[in-house]
Amino acid sequence: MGRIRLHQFAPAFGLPNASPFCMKVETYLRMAGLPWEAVNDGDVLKAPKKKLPYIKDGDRVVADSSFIIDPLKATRGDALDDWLDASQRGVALAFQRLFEEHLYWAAVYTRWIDDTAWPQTREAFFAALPAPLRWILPPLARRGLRVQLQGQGLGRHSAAEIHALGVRDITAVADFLADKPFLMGERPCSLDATGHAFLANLLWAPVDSPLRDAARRHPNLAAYCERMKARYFA
Ligand SMILES: N[C@@H](CCC(=O)N[C@@H](CS)C(=O)NCC(=O)O)C(=O)O
Repeated sequence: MGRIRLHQFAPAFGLPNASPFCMKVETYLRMAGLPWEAVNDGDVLKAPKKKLPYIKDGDRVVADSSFIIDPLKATRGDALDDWLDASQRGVALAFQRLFEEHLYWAAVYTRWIDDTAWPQTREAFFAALPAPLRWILPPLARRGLRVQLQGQGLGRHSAAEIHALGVRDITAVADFLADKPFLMGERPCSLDATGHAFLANLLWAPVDSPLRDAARRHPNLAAYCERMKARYFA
């Protein structure tokens, strides 16, 4: 079987990817030891669902991080999750949803809407573009994310409420991880691809936010990300 081509944004913020969904798939491919290569074109318009990441695997094009990973478990024989029983699989899915469907939007708000972090986000994603794109695109992208946050619902709350909701998620993850090496216990599983990508994006992106402050108050979260990095990104 050939290499999987991972279409994603170019690395930013000193992270493998500033998009937690792109970093999730990269982390997963590394964890599963699959042959892959990055295509850092950042071309959302070419993506089947107009979001990144997507992959090309032979003649198959698959969009969405979960739709990418789930079939790979079957076609490429990944054993990462084989040791989980039904109850553990349920808990893993619930935490995946916490990261991807809730904490993600709170993090989007802090990066793109909070005035404290907006200059850092604008610099990281747009400073390298030629003029006049580097002036035109940032307010358009920011407006687009404001609309998405309204549609998702989180953006209808006050900044303080959104921060509080995100901090509750972070506290729940830290409490659940406790002193385990990986989210589900002694062994890594595919939930750790999500956990590492989302937590590293909070802890290591140079974006000042109440969410990063909250994550830093739990040393087990930083230790977890360092453990994942040493094991899969060495
Ligand atoms: N459910 C999707 C979410 C992917 C997603 O939200 N990607 C964002 C970057 S983190 C994106 O491409 N945004 C571009 C846009 O909204 O225009 C997945 O799991 O892959």
